[in-house]
This record gives sequence, C-alpha cells and structure tokens, in this order.
Amino acid sequence: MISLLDYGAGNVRSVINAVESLGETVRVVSGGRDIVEAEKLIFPGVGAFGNMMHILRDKGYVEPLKAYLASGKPFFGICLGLQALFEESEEAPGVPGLGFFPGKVRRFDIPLSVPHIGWNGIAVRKPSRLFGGLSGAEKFYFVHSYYVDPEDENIVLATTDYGISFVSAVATGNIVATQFHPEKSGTAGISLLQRFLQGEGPEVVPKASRAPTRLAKRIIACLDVRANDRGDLVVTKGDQYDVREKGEVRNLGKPVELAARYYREGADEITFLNITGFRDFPLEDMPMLTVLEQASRSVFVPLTIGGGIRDYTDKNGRHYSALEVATEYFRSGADKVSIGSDAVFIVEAFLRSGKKSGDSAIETIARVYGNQAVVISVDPRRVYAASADAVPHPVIETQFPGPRGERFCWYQCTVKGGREGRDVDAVTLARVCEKLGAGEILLNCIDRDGTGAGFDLELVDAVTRAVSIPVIASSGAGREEHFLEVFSRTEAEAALAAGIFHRREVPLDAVKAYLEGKVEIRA
Ligand code: 1PR
Repeated sequence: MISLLDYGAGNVRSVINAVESLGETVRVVSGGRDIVEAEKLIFPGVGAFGNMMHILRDKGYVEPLKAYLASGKPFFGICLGLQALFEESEEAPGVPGLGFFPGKVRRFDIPLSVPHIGWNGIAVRKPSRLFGGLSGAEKFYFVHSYYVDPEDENIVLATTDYGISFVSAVATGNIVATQFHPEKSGTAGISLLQRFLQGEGPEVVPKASRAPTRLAKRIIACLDVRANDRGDLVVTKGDQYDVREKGEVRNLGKPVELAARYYREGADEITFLNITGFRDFPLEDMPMLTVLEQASRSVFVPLTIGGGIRDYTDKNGRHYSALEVATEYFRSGADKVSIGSDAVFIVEAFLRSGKKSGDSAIETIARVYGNQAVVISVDPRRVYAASADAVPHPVIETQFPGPRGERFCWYQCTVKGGREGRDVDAVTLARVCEKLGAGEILLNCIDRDGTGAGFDLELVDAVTRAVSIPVIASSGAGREEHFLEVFSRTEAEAALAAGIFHRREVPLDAVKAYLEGKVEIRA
C-alpha cells in the first residue's frame, strides 16, 4: 500500500495512475495520522510554494510530515514535493518550508525561457537503486521555475543543465526527491517509480549518464475534440478551422485511442482542445473529463486540455469561476490547461485599464497551480498592411507580400474558434499574458491550419522574440522538414501537429527519426 499526499493543488491523478499501472494500490492521505502511519509515502507537488505550505499548515500536515521524514521510512518527493523539504523558497519569502534539508529554493536567473519546461537529461552523482535498468541517456519531464540549492553536497543524487547546473534529484537513506516528474516521463519515469516501490536491487550509476545535459525540443500531438452531429465525441480536424466536410464534422478517430497511439509513437506531450468549449460549458460536457480520466491511465506524458476555461453562470444561476473549471480538468488528469478566447478578453481589459485585475482566469489559475500550468492558446490570422504605420499594431515586414503587394502584416487574434476577430495582435497578447502569469504560448495560425504548407515562421519568430516563456509552434506541419525548419529558424521550444499524425501521412515516430542527430530530441 502506497500512501499519497494530496494537498489539493495539481495533478495527483497522474501519480496515482502511474503507481496503479505498476500493480500497487494507493491510499490518498486524509489526515495527519495517515502520514505518520504510512509505510511508503509519495508527495507529488505542483503549483506554488507559498500556497502549498499554507495548505499543509492549515491541514495540520507539517508536523506529521516532519515526523515521517525523521522515521527513515521510504519517501518520494516530486517537484514541489522536493522543494518543500528545504528551509525556504524565493517564491514565497518568509514562508518556512519543512526544513528537512538545509538550503534554499531559488528562482532561475538565466537568459533562457523560464519556466524550464520539457524533457532534459540527468547527470547522476551517486549510485542509487532507482537507476537500475536505465542507460543514463534517458530524458525526464521537467516543469519548474525554481530549483533547490542544498547546503549539503552529499545529498545530491543528480544534476541537470539549463543555463546553470542545478540539482535535479536528492537522496539520503530511504528519502528521495526529484525535480522532474517520473509519472510524466514515459517508460523511464515509470521504471524509476517501480524501483522505488520495490525498494530493492543493486545501487548503480547508469553508464551513459553525463553532464552537460540538454533540453529537448518537444513534439506535441494535438487532438481537436468535439461532438459530431450524432453526439459522439470525436477527434476532428479543420482546414483553416473549418472542421466540416460535405456538411458533416470530420471524424478522425476516438480521443483516448489516438492519445494512446501517440504516446506509443513517442509524443512528448498530448494536447486536447475541446473546440466547442467556447459555447458549451465544459462541466456540463462531462465526456471531455472522462476522456481525460481514461487517457491519463495509460499515457504517461504531460496532458494539456483547452476549451471553455472561463467564468460561467449556468442556467440555474450557479456561478463557476475559471479556476473551478480548471480544477475539474486538473483533477481528471490534466497537467496544464490552455485558455483561448478568454485570454483575448483578459488582455483587452488589461490594455483598457493598464493594470492587472488580479482575478482573471490567467492570474487565479497560475496562483494556485503555478505559471507552468497555464498555457495560452492563440488563434491568430494574418492581416496585411500597406505600410509600417498603417495600423495601430506592431507589424512585421513579410517575405510573402499580400494580394495588393502589401509588404507588412500583423496577426489579429480571434475568439470563438476563429469566428470573431478582435482588435488585439498576437505579439501584444503573448506579452501581456506572460505579464499576467501564463507559462507557455500555444501559437496556432488560422492561415496555415490544415494546409500542410509548414509553420508560419514569421509569426513564430515575432512571438518568440517578444516573450521569455516557451512558445509552441502550431499549424501547418506537412512534412518532417517543417519541424527541422521551425526549430532551426526560430526559438520555438516545441512544435505541434494534428492532421498529418491523425491521417498517418507523417507518423510522429517518423518525425522523431528524421530529427535525430539534427536537433536535440527525446529519442
Ligand atoms: O476559446 O478557450 O474555448 O478554446 C478553444 C480552443 O479550441 C482554442 O485553443 C482553439 O485554438 C481551439 N479551436 C477552436 N475551434 C477550432 C477549430 O479548428 N475550428 N482548433 C479550434 C484549433 C488548431 C490547432 C491544430 C493545429 C495543427 N485547432 O489545435 O491542431 O492548427 O493543425 P495541423 O497540424 O493539422 O495544421 P477556448
């Protein structure tokens, strides 16, 4: 029996799923006593340090946790569950951590995108039974803006390089904690958890493990999901956002089956977009939550869900905040939520008032679940301009002039699945969303969607230059070369595709095979 500490923020479902996939049963801790009496305790944490420590204190978990750690029984901390073991964090000055290890949690101060999101390697510093069966070349999934800085070098189990070399795992006796998420790190992560659960085996240093480690560019499979005219939830795909063919919603497969297939083919992440979420309230559209629950049982890479994340009042007058909607998604297995239409309205309000409201969906979700959990899905469309100052928006000089020879263009944000254009451009939107606390930009492009003509490199370049958070290039992938092109000519950290994967025109594993040796990827 494995005890799992759930303090109410973040995706504990994936940890439960990962442990259950190994044939173990999980008991979720529901009081301080459960902690003290646990035989093996896993503490997964996602979110913000201050919020986590306040909840642990309010629930009366702090002293039981300290007692458990002192007992020497097996403990596995994940992400914030690692950071909690230290004395304090720059994320929440003045809020004490558990103080089991002397040292601080620091924010990355590096000229690279923060959060550090994605698959990176580990350089093993001392032998551990957790590494049994690993070659050392594996990559693990990270998502964090802070890292631990222990005073005692002896506890360092592994380090990872991202601008600096930081401590990515610690261990002493039966206590181990990782900055990365084993439950989201595919088969390598599951193997690590398995060794922890078994609690036996030789202590090893994997052969291929060495510094410096490198962050991989991510390949993401996207599933646009909606009900077809018969009411079945299907994966569909549009051409420039039009998903109907001969009047019918295109049906390219079942969401859970396709997600499982992409996991097997090596997808680094999977994104579900509930594309009618702007008009159907997702909490009344429970099949989407079920899809997520089922997919997360067999897919051990990060899952993002978007569509309908906003405040909502139902027909009985009950009000739901965007945070409550997001919480349902997280509890069903999502690791990140993506906000589309509402982000545009939030940015419009910000531009009108010039200040943060504090209660927008972006801010409230980031406060509880951490910046890395908030993705902004942008649906821009190219608009040509005759001159650089013809429009009140930042323009770019394009290599692809418009129908009247226009040499400039800007990218107009749209809402409601591209149905309505707004007076905000994609570059400004991305900048403001970053300021409000978004952790990542999913950059679609209506003009390229479904065309197979390649990513809009001018758009991707303009947005990646404007923000320091990671940008996912999306829309238009038609061949393996398009992935190489977007990674070598822009600073995109991930590339997403849909149509070519669904139709098996270019399978995901073929993209990975093509990129191998040319771009750092997760093999
Ligand atoms: O506005 O917060 O409710 O979110 C709705 C979400 O649904 C947004 O993220 C929006 O992008 C998405 N969406 C809405 N309508 C459509 C549609 O197609 N009619 N899909 C839609 C957006 C774009 C990508 C697509 C890539 C790659 N689809 O997700 O997967 O363009 O496609 P490709 O590789 O085939 O070119 P809200």
